[in-house]
Amino acid sequence: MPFPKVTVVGAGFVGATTAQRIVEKDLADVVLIDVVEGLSQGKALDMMQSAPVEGFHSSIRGTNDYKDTAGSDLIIITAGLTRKPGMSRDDLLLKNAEIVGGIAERAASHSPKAVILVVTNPLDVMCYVAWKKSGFPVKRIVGMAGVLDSARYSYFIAKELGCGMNEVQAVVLGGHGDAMVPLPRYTKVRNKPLSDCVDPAALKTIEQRTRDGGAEIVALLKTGSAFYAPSSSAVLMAKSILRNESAVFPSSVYLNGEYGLKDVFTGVPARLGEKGVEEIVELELTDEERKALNVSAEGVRENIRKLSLCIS
Ligand code: A3D
Repeated sequence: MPFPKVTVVGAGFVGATTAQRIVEKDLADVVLIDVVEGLSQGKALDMMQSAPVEGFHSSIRGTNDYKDTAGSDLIIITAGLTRKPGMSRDDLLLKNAEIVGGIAERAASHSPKAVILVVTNPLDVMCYVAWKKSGFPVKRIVGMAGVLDSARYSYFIAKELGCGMNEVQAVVLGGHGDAMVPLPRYTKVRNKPLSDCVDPAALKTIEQRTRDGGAEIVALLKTGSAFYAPSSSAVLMAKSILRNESAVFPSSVYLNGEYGLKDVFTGVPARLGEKGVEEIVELELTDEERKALNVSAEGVRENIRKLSLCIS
């Protein structure tokens, strides 16, 4: 069986690490594309030379030409600017909308049947841009953020409680930003709701650290932002799409009435398979949780409005 084909756009920290994880797991043959000449070619060649050591059989090639991406099953968009210290994800809005819009248009024209997985920030708005510019059915656009936010939440919970990370199943909804919505009622530690396992003050600290998870790393790195956990998270979603696993992940998806929200991308649990978003899973929310989700979605909507001229 030939491997499926994945295009990773952006050969920076997130894109190159995502590509590396995909080939090392033999999930797909990868085309890595960037605007900088030689960057994706050099990284792809270096990764291919690790194949005899790592023992993978799939391949990776670098390019600057979208013709080489033709017929991809999945396009992962990681290209764009990253946050500098003190910069919010939304500061990136206009510049990255231009970059992602151009990429979505070009990549979609060469791979008309692909699913697009967006990673570029501000995430939920970039999903909207990718949808508008690709012209794809909206079920074939999905964004990675909730898997990462949930992984960070799990890590901080496991650290606080001194338990194994595999004993925590964390759920975070909402947009990828300061208004993300951790759900302690649905988060389980050894099958018990998190809210029964930690006191409210500790919970508040964990939730704030989760919200600030990206900024904490940006401040430490000084240049650039997180990429190990983001690439792991993107590859987990990619695997469910490429292998048609229909697994459920918190994903940025287009809502058309689900959770009482319309015409916006935001993070909710969704089943992902080869056709993209197969199902949106509706959790029962309390009034307070629903309110927090609305606030988060409203932030995304406001940014979509700011961009309305360039994506109409
Ligand atoms: P970086 O290492 O700077 O890589 C970005 C790459 O994009 C560079 O190699 C650029 O040359 C390339 N690029 C720029 N414009 C284009 C274009 N038009 N076509 C092709 N390539 C282009 O950044 P990074 O890899 O660390 O981060 C990439 C993006 O992912 C940023 O927007 C981050 O904010 C975002 N990100 C999102 C998450 C989420 O959880 C959603 C997590 C981590 C990073």
